[in-house]
Amino acid sequence: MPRLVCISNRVADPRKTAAGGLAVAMAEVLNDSGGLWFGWSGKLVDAYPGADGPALHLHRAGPVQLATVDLDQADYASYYVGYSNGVLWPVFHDRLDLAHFDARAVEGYRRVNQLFARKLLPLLHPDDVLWVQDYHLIPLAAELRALGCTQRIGFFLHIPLPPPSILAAIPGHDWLLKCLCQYDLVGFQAEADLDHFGRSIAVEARAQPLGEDRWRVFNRTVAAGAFPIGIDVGEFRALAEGPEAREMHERMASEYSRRKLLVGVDRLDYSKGLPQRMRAFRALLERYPETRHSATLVQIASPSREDVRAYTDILHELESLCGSINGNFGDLDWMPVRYIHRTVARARLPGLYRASRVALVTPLRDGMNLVAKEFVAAQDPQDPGVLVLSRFAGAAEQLREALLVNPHDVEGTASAIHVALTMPLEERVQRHAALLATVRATDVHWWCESFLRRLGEAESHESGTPWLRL
Ligand code: GDG
Repeated sequence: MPRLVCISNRVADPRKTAAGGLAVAMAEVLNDSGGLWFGWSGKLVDAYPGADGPALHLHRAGPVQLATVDLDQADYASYYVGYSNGVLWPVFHDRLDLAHFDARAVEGYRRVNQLFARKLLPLLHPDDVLWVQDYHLIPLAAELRALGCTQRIGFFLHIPLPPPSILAAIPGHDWLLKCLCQYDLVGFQAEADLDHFGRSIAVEARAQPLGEDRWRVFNRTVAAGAFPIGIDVGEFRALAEGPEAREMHERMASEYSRRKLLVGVDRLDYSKGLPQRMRAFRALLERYPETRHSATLVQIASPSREDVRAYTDILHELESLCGSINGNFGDLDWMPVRYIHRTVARARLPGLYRASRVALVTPLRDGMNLVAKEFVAAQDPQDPGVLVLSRFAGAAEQLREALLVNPHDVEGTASAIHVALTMPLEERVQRHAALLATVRATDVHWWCESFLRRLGEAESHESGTPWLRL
């Protein structure tokens, strides 16, 4: 078995359960192959110690080697804040209005990808298989290839890929596409993203389709596929049996014994549709007066990227909406919305999901959305809650038995929430059984295995092919 080298913006300690499902799954494949995980340490330094940039930190986590580098303030500002989260995140979520195109940011993005390539290359073995994660590192294969790396390299995009007309708005989008095509396999969350990729490389680079989602383009062959990410169902159900989840469930179930609980769990991000969700909840209370005093929405909005301006704007909008709903509808003995702007311990989440009759997962755009899958996994199959899911989440391609909504349609979402709150037990059980079967069949282990199997089958890098810079 070749050694797996995983590269991501941040490196998690795979032995810590708090790291979540992705880290657990990565740890499993990395453990099996005695693998290497490379990325940013999460630490910032004022200046690098020498001309060659940051020092490399090597740690062992069981059989897995962790290799990290620190970033200086300037690289962090341009690579992470400026380009990754100021250009790629908004545009890939169809929010051109929130993008800040700045030539210095793309330079920093390129510089950090070069730095990663330079630091990683000496650690590689000839038959390693490399798996690069997410939008921060799109040019990494190109930078590694430029240094002579011929190993097989796969890439997985955790966020959506926009349609060609939106992608084309990014200055240098042709460079991004060319960089993607330096991978041997490019993985997307959903068929819609794969379709956008095929159309973009056809229009921008006259890619020649070879069939089975393979193309001849930029003088090489690239394969792509949809590999919807899943959760670690076993790990999540074990967490649900733990003392913290049980205590949470008992506390919420007794406190809300006379009321139906709705839950939302999101990073506080403009892609998650939180203001639209609050407006839909307000419309529910207006249109269905019987829900007043009987429905409570617990919204956890965990802090995220607070150094990006658009995030403070969304925070203020959300606080004001929650305040006005509670002010207009609340009573001495009932608060319609409990809004929590803090991170809740992961061990407690399954208990909260299980105590809730309805989950509101209504992003305006989302690569997949793991909360939808966690909610399904945490339910009691004899008396399950109902998932209200945005049609614009990647998860909607798989979770067809959820109540699918258009989050821009406030009235339509309010009426779907009402259907969820009043759904008979028999229908809840049927829908949940089908959803759970899908969540189990396409868990995170399935995701890892199917991506790596396909990468193994992909044509490896043609070493004789010159790498042309745009
Ligand atoms: C990206 C893509 C894709 C949330 N609040 C708390 C908390 N969480 C956990 C959830 C879930 C995870 O964070 C969020 O996962 P999502 O999938 O919803 O979203 P992103 O963070 O945007 O992730 C997304 C994902 O990558 C994987 O490919 O699905 O589309 O955007 O696990 O439970 N966890 C804890 N406290 C919180 O307050 N402990």
